[in-house]
Amino acid sequence: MTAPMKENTKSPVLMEISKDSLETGLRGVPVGYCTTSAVEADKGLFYVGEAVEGIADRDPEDVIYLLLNKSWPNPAQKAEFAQKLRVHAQIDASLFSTLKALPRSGHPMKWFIHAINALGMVYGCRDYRREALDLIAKIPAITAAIFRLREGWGDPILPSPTLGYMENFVHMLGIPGQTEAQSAKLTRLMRVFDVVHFDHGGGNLSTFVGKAVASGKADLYESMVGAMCGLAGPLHGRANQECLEFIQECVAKVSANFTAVDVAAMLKTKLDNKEVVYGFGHAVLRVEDPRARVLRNVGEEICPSDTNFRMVKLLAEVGPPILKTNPKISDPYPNVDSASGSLLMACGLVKPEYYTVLFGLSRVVGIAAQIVYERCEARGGKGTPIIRPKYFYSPEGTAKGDAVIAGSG
Ligand code: AMX
Repeated sequence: MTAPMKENTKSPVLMEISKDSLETGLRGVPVGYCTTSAVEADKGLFYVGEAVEGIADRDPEDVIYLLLNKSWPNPAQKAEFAQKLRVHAQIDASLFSTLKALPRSGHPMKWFIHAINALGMVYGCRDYRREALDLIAKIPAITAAIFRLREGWGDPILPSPTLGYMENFVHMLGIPGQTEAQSAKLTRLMRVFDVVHFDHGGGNLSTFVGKAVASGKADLYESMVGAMCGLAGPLHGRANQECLEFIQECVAKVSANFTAVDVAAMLKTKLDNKEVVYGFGHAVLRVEDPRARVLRNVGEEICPSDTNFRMVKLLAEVGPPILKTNPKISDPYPNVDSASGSLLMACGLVKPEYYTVLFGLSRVVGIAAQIVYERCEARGGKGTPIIRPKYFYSPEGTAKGDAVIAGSG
């Protein structure tokens, strides 16, 4: 069944459309303009033109400023912005009470989504720029509170008026029994983890959903709730949890004294059995995900002999040539999730069910920056129109006698 898209449309895409070409998750269909970041198949990930690998060690506050303002801050702007983030980090105590009332059986992502919605009830102000700054400033405190309340570590810890963005997050986590050295390692990891997860182009599911919800002029908190519901899915943000479980399973299969030969044989068996090799492949990239390399470098610093991390490194070495033997796999290289979970675990965040929340903590930044562009800057400040893509109707859904492929209402 094919039909030309005939009706008067503002879409630049004018093409022959069939039912099969419609049910493809919008792959390759241009739907928007992204000013914050770009994923380039043969090059990697860029924030405002900067290769992420080159800026992963910058202060997270600087990179947030870059994504919001499209330029690096000068020293005065840097100090002013960092101070703003600290001032806006304060959270009304009533919000912690709503978290305390939630069932512990709920997945941490459900708590995270609830927390963002509750923040919107107190801090929503119908000003996207102000809401973006406020949410970015408060998200470390509310995330840390989720860990503390769910895990029974005690009441939420208030943000320090002097610490940096991720230093403050680790301070507010207050993991019981953690030594200063362990806390320093977690801080080092979280600074880099945060930066490399901030943004990932315009068309990933959570970002796209957030912008779609905002196009109806929902406020930034409501839009972010939609985005985070998208991130919660196992095919999207929850992949980092599953990648760690895969690494643990690999270690269990070959024992802790594994060699490259053992690991290569295990991978070949997995591919022959048509199992997923987690931590490899990407929907867009056709080179190694630079974020995987960045995280492995941090691992070399903070936990070089950790068993899971040794498995991550060996897989990155022996995996690509083996995955290349399967012609269906478009990208045989490690992705960001290949390493992140193992490093978080080595630094004391030992429950994989929290890893998507940590992804969300970071991704809130890029999504907020993209919503600000679409709502406040696009079309000369008028904002993009409400999202309303065209659907074709099945014979059952069409008025008797009408064509099978009809225009959208
Ligand atoms: N292990 C086994 N099979 C794989 C594979 C892998 N790592 N990567 C791709 N394939 C298979 C696909 O399942 C697909 O099989 P099918 O035709 O039978 O359905 C075929 O190869 C072609 O897929 P593709 O075009 O290479 O990838 P995609 O765009 O459809 O999917 C991704 C991308 C990431 C979902 C996929 O590579 C995958 O499942 N990887 C393993 C899971 C994982 O690491 N997820 C984390 C993603 C991290 C991220 O993107 N941020």
